[in-house]
Amino acid sequence: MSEQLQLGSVLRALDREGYAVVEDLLHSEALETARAELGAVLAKTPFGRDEFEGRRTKRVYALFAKVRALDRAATHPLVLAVLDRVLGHYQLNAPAAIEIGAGERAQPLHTDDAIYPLPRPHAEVVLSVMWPLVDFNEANGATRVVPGSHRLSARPEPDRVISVPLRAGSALFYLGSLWHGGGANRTDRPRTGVVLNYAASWLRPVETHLLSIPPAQAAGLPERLQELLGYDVRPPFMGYVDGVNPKKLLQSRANPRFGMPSMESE
Ligand SMILES: O=C(O)CCC(=O)C(=O)O
Repeated sequence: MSEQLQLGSVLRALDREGYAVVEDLLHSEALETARAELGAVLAKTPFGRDEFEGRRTKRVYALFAKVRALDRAATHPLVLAVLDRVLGHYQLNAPAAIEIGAGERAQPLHTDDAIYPLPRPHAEVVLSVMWPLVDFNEANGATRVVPGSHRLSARPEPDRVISVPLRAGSALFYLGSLWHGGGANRTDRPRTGVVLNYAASWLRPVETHLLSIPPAQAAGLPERLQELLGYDVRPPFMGYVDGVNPKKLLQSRANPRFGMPSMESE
């Protein structure tokens, strides 16, 4: 399918159902690298602290400070094209790897935009993309969604929930207003995925990326990823630093304000 057709079909599904699945977006080599890089981080990551995080679930926050294998997924052309249409100008919001452990219960249903006190229904301000690193199915905790619930003003009836099976390498797009949650894992193996969640850039992102990935580290990242982490202004000038686009300051490696080595001291 051409990129234009793929984009159209994702946008139509998002509008109708609130979610869309696209197969084969990450090839096996990229998946292998992501599993290896994340595996090392997950091994040192504690379980969740409450029912929402999941007491048998591990979450890797500050993801782009810890792994490089997801840089491409975060800036995948189809993802950015969908975001351009749904959110306009946006940044990463709450990206996290989520490993639902054996025996975990289903996560409470929620909407990702509930953190913002906007009365429903409202224009979309959040979009999430779940990247499964292993196959997701009903038994191991595939993401559950309530189709069409992005249009509801009240919590949906629980009997409308469905589980969305996903093959590793595919992507599940869902609107911030869609009711969804992680599934219960009734197998003896972890269900590992990465959710890259983006918000309109006029909102405060859930994670403070400018501290999670400070300037000295961000300076080495691809420019589009820097922008998505908030090293950018929302036009015309929301987010400036001392009157300047933070991206420009990041590029000026000699700027002592960012604790980066000056050319003279290198
Ligand atoms: O792990 C999943 O499938 C979904 C997780 C989720 O919705 C969340 O943590 O906000």
